[in-house]
Amino acid sequence: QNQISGPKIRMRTVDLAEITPEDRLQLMRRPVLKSDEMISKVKPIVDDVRIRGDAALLELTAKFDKVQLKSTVILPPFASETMEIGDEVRAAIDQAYSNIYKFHAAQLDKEPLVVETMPGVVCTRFARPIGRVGLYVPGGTAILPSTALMLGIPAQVAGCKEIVLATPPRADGSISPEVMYVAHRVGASTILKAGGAQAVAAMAYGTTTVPKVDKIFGPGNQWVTAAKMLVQNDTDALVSIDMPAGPSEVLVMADYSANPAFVAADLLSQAEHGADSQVVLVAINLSAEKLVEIEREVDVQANALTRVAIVRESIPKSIIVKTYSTEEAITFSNEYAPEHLILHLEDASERVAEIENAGSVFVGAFTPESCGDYASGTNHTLPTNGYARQFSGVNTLSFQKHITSQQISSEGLKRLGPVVATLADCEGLDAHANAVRIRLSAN
Ligand code: HSO
Ligand code: ZN
Repeated sequence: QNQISGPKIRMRTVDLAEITPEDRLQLMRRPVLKSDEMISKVKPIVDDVRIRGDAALLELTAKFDKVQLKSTVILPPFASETMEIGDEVRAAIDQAYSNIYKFHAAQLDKEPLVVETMPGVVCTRFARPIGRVGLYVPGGTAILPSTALMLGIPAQVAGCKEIVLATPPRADGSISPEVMYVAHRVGASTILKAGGAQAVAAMAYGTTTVPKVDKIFGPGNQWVTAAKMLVQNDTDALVSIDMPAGPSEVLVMADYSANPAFVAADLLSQAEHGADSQVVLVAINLSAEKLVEIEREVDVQANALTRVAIVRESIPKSIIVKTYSTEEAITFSNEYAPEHLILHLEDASERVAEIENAGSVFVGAFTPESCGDYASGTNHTLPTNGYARQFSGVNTLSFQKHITSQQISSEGLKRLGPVVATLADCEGLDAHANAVRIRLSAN
């Protein structure tokens, strides 16, 4: 035991070759989000805001955020003194904005898809922005202008008309100038000074001052997530959500070529997010010395962090999974479906082809997750909890929806009509068949 740095901050180790299939399944599990229980807890809050609107919102903000506001919203143009930030931070936000904008603008679905399925039968698909979107930017233990960028930029690129950015107010009732500046840059049309389930409810139903939105995006604690799930299921709210969110995760894969200090730094960058952060190191045939070195680096680097208290909780819950080949490691990772996957592999770029399930992949020794979290251009709102099996991370298309159309000429209907009439007859739907035959007999 090291007397100076306190108790050793260390991960748990399991050997994939030595565990039972049940244990392996257990490794895949994230701490369960008791969604039913949480939903019943947030329901009274959501109902209160739905019924009493702004009055409830102000009371709940006084109760949970300990601040008595006069108004729940800030409308543009935002006063410049509310966006005052240092030159260095502004330049960093501007560079991040530019990279994220470039990558998300390239994703925009601009051109209609046109297919003539039969001569005279033309089918089209085109995209339109979702009109009104709500972006939830968490408060809590860290201010997150980066999340405002990640949600605001694709909304702006897609051309959403109404962009409501919700974030909990600080003790003095204000919003951090960094978040204000990002809200300004992404063209937010309303800032909602509220957090938690009450913010989600206000955006889902609208209040006198808060516009109702069509889709709600963004990470949040279990209250926010439960509220999003609740309003999504309320047909009166008529609102959708980006994805179910859970605690943030990283799976780091390391082979003999990995730099132990880099690996440890990557594990810790996830571990500092929260006590419930999910951190997995998949070690591929690493020598005992190399493993010890990684563990030592984790301990030493952790003790130098401002958020060491959080890391002390998350790292002991984290695991090192010993595997004996890259194939085996990738199979495990695909099964785990991590939110972030970092490849410290000699042949990292070639291995990307084998990745089936992951939110975002960080390829090679010089690609820390931090770069994707802030500024490389990719989005950091990603599927957690194994949802990378079926969900994509937030992207420009998340802010668009597709409309299809078809146009049929009279020649086209001569070819297609009999097919449709036959199928309508088969289903016993005479009016459907008539809608075709009436036209066929008219020309
Ligand atoms: N890693 C977080 C995003 C984030 N990191 C924000 C720093 N700030 C979830 O993907
Ligand atoms: Zn992060």
